[in-house]
Amino acid sequence: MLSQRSKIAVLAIIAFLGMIAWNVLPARAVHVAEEFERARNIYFNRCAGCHGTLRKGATGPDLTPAKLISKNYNIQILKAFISNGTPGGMPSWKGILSDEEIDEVAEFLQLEPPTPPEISLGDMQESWKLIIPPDQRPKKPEHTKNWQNFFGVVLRDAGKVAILEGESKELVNIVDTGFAVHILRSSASGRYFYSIGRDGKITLIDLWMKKPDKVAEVKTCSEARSVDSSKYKGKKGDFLDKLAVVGCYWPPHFVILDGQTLEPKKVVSTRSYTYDTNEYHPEPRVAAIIASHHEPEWVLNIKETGYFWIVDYSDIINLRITQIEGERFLHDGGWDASKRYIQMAANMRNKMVIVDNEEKKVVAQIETGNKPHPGRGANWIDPKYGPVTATPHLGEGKITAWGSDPKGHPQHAWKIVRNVETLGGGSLFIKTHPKAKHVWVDHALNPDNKIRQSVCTFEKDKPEEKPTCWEVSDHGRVVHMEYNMAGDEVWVAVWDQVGELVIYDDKTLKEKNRITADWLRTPTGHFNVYNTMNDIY
Ligand code: DHE
Repeated sequence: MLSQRSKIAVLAIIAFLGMIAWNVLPARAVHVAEEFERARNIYFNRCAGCHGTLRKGATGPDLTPAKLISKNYNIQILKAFISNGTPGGMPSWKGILSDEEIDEVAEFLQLEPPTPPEISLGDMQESWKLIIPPDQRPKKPEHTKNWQNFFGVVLRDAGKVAILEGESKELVNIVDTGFAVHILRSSASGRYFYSIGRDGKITLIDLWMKKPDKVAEVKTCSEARSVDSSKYKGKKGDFLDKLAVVGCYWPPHFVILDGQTLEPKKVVSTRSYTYDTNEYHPEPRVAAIIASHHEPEWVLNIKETGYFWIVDYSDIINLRITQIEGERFLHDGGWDASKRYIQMAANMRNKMVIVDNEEKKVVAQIETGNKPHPGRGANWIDPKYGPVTATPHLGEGKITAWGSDPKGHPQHAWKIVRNVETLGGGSLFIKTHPKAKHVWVDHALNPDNKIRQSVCTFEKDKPEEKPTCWEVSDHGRVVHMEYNMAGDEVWVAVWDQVGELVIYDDKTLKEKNRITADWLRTPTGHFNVYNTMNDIY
């Protein structure tokens, strides 16, 4: 048995050489190499999202060996953090990872992080599969279903997307997409769903086919979280359904693709300097992307450097990018109701950053609370303060709403007007709809079983009343809400090995349907076509 120290030394040599040479290493080293590879995979799949592939930190702290040594974090302390989580929002991995895996990850953290390979446009083109070319696709819908009210449901661990009919709640098809699908976005017309997996694979799904299915796919990077489509039609051209963009975590870049075929057209690196200290950052990841409805533009959150990149896609040969200084660790967010203002969370700075996309500048930074996490956020009209937008928080049980109508209600613009108490922290998403009565929030990452299985709602017209909260399920985590097209019912996911979709009447809060089936494996995000194409939230 090798001592801890010598095991680390062997691992360090392997990491340094950057090779896993199975056939030339002695048996013990092969075993250690296997452990290293296992730990590398676990880190990549479970930890890199928050701490970064190079471990320089973002939503989670810096975990480079130098930083751990400076904090005196020895192997025991690391194991305790991984096993138990932290009050700051890190989940407990005990029960999800075995004791042996926790040991291996703790050891892996003491080594310099290996750098994964770069990916060129040529590599992407090699992986590109055009399954059904546009001229062989239906000219009009081949079914009579209301496809604008379809729901695309992410089956995360199955690497699939289920398409359900909004009216009948029947399953229309299950589409094979990619490893750990993260989100779906609709094309501007709504005809297509784009799905993005954590493995950087984007899949194009045609909802007009008799049985909606994938028509193209391509791998754009080894780690991604965001995708959107081109939504502008006006004086500068008609870009509806013409282009798509993927935002990658690793390599840190974004990729512009043909919206109908997914042929990769252009890759742009985001490696650059932090907006505030002007230090070079090797891994500025692309977090949320939102497409403008008023200009041929995408807004990209460049997480680690703290910039908004406004990418003008009207001429991708001579690409123009406006770089706006925001705040470090920009993560998620969306538009205000007028779709002029970009509202994004810099969650590790406890702020929402507001950009006027007409003037192309930051107009406000609002300190809302401990780690705001809005998803796309929620917009509604408050009886006292007019149009408002709100976010829940990862670090505390609170929804914070601010005025978001500087024209009509300048006195409240970008000022906090309400705080609504929820059951606790760990909230990931908030949702409403212009025609809805209620605002909904989850608590998916709360450490308490009962709380993470509960939602809270309050009436838009009675925001001072105590929210109504209840347990949606007695298993899994309850995550993400989405309205139907009419805005009168809400779909909530129970994220579990065999999950559920629970559908409520938004007016009465009564349960209308509960869908559960073997195919409903780990449902997380679910996206209504009409609301997603129109950015209704
Ligand atoms: Fe997400 C949105 C990143 C973990 C489900 N998630 C987003 C966005 C980003 C992001 C940048 C915004 C995309 C956009 O709008 O273009 N998510 C990350 C992470 O880095 C993080 C924290 C850790 C990780 O390792 O990935 C993470 N996300 C999760 C989950 O654990 C969730 C609950 C399930 C899963 O997929 O693993 C999850 N994220 C979602 C969903 C959205 C999302 C459902 C879209 C919300 C919407 O209403 O638009």
